[in-house]
Amino acid sequence: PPPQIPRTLSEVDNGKLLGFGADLAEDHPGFKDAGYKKRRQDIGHLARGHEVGEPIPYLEYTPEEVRVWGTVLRELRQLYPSHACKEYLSTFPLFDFKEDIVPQLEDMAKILRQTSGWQIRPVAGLLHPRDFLNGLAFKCFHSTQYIRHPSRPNYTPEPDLVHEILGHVPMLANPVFCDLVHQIGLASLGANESQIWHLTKLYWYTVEFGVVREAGDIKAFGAGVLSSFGELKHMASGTPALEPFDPFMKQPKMSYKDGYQKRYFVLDSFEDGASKLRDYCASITSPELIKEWRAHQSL
Ligand code: H2B
Ligand code: FE
Repeated sequence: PPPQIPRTLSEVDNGKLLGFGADLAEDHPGFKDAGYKKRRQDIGHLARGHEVGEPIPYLEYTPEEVRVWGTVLRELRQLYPSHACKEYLSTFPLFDFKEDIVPQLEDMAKILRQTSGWQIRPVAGLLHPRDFLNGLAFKCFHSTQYIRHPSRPNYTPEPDLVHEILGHVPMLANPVFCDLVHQIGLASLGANESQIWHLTKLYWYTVEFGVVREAGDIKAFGAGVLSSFGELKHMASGTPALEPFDPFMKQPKMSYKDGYQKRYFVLDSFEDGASKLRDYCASITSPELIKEWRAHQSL
């Protein structure tokens, strides 16, 4: 049967999880920590119960969670001026991050509403790719709300709040970047399984691990790079290969268990990236489908 196309954001299932989303495995730093698992599960439970349109529940983070957030923020903040793209640097101050306060998703969502019009929906872990990508068509970013295990503040094998907030949120306040992300989302509506997999890779090599050229240098805009001290330095070290981003090309294999990227795909600008993705996406979607879908949106 052809895939269902959600007509409203509520129809996008935020409960189908992959990998650690479902259960922690041996290679997760929190695997042997019953207290951590319970905390992660309780926060996930709140996400599952969240209704679109309702405010995202405020969480009281523990002193240990605050320490993890503060440690990561303190270290990354030193690298941003030299390693992050100018769009990131320009929206970052809007959020007024403090080392002793874990940001609340609802407060981040309010700022996005005013800057780009995007929304945030809480989710309990790594979401199924089709659902995650379909969310982007609604200008919605599904975000986790739990924090990585305190034994390894600089590492997480799955998305966590620190990655979402330092990696994704400031970029999602930039309308041109949002246009690029939106193209991937629109193309996922009604896409077949192999197209979903290709779009997943396009998402991975741009939104997660993309870099952009700035006056002869390369700067990070991908959230996986921006949220990792080690990967930011690796990106700028001159070691990894750099290739122009071309969405029509067969994209290399990727895995959540890869270490630092051996190769980055480079955009000349977000306008350029958005326009390339628009062309690619137009090649796999029918304009009628999108038009009909959009018409339902305004009902
Ligand atoms: N789920 C969550 N919660 N965060 C992500 O960044 C994410 C996801 N990325 N599901 C998706 C999958 C990505 O790997 C692509 C689009 O499938
Ligand atoms: Fe991410």
